[in-house]
Formats: sequence, structure tokens, C-alpha cells
Amino acid sequence: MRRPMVAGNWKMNGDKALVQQLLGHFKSNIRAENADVVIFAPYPFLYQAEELLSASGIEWGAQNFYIEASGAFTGEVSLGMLKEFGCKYALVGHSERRTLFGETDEMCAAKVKAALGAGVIPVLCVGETLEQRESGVTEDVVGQQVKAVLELVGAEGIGQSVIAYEPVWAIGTGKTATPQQAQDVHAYIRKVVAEQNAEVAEKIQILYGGSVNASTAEELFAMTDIDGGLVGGASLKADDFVTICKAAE
Ligand code: G2H
Repeated sequence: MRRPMVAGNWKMNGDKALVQQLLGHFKSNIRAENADVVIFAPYPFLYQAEELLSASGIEWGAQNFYIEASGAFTGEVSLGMLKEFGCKYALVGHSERRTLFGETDEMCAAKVKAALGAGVIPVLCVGETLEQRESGVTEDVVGQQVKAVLELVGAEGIGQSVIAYEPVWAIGTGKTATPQQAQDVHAYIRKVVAEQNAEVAEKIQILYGGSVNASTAEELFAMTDIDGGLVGGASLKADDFVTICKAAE
């Protein structure tokens, strides 16, 4: 049995007051006993996350990082810095990073490797665009995104990571993939990993992301290969995120 996980990706949203309010609410209402719960906050709020979530059972992490340990990389943040603020996880290759900031499969693979080396659990995001889905290449695209990482870190490395399947056409659009559409791709991702190592494929947590909300979560999480969700918009709504976490337990 895989342990479920629900992760909130706040993206570039929030302010100190909202962070205080949301994290206080999550701390009082989410037990995080039967599921891993993680909040991906913007960098400036990681300090608050550490202060408010320590000993709550809820983990926190960053939405991005740079692979080098230190140096002349203006504007970047290292994994060592994230660890200083207690980050256990970090997102890698969210579709917004891939499309808006030019992150390639190779860069994402290098980030997964760097995170594993630093002892931070990478949550590797993969997913196809609407155009790719409609032209029937979803498996090729998602398969290649996973294989690029497998080639660099092997099955052992991917086994220490989490994968999030996020169809680009479902992100922030209100269009959730149907449970069956998501299940099919999750099963395919597990198959790609199984080609390298069946045991790792069976154990790895694969989350679904893309307009997950309080009413769609339960159905999605009930699918065999869906181990929870990466939640954007609904993770900024206190009660909705609590409901989604309960759906995963
Ligand atoms: C997908 C998701 C969280 P949303 O990006 O990563 O966002 O739930 O708003 O579609």
C-alpha cells in the first residue's frame, strides 16, 4: 500500500497575513497521520512555514531551486538554503517552469539529481499540452519527461522521488482530467518506471494535479494508480484544502 500525499502549490500567491491564516487553519484541521501533506510556499514565506508548521506533521517545501550549491547566480536559491528553512520537498519542472522559464527535460533531470544529492525529496512534474493530447502523443511526451530523469538518476533515484502528473490543459483552467484519463496516464508512468524496476514502480507515489478541488478529489484519489494530488488554486482556500486532504486519507 502506498501512502497518499496531498501537496498544495501556492504558486506566486499570498502575503504574510494569508500565510498566517492558512497555515494556522491547516495546523488545527489537518492531522497528516494517514497521508503526507506538504505546502509549497513562495520562498519568502518558508520562514513562516517553518515557524508555524514545525511539529504539526505537515511538511513544507519550495517551488523551485538552482542546482549549484552557491556562487554568482543572482536571483537563484540553493538547496542548502531551502534545507536551512526545514524544506523536506521541492517541486521540479512544474509546467509553468517548463513553458514560462524554459526548463527542459535535461534541466529537470539535473534538478532531481541535485535534490536527491542534497537530501531534499523532488516532486517531478510531468504532463502534456492540449495540442499534444489531441494529436495522440501524450504517452510519448510524458514517457520522455520521466525517461530523461530515469536516465540520469536511475530507478533508485526516481524511487526516492515523487512524480506529479499534471496535464497542462487542466492547470488552472477548471478542466480537471476525468479520473479515467488521469488513471490511464498514471498507469503508463508506472509502466515506464517498471521497465527499469518493478518494485520501485509499485512503491512510488504518483500525484495528479490540474484543477483538483474539494468536489473532484475523492473520485480522482480512488483510482488505483493515483496516490493523491498536487493542488494549486484550491490550496489557497482553507476549507477546500482540508477537505481534499481528508479525501486522501
Ligand atoms: C497545477 C495545479 C498545482 P491548479 O499547476 O500544481 O494548479 O490546481 O490551480 O490547476
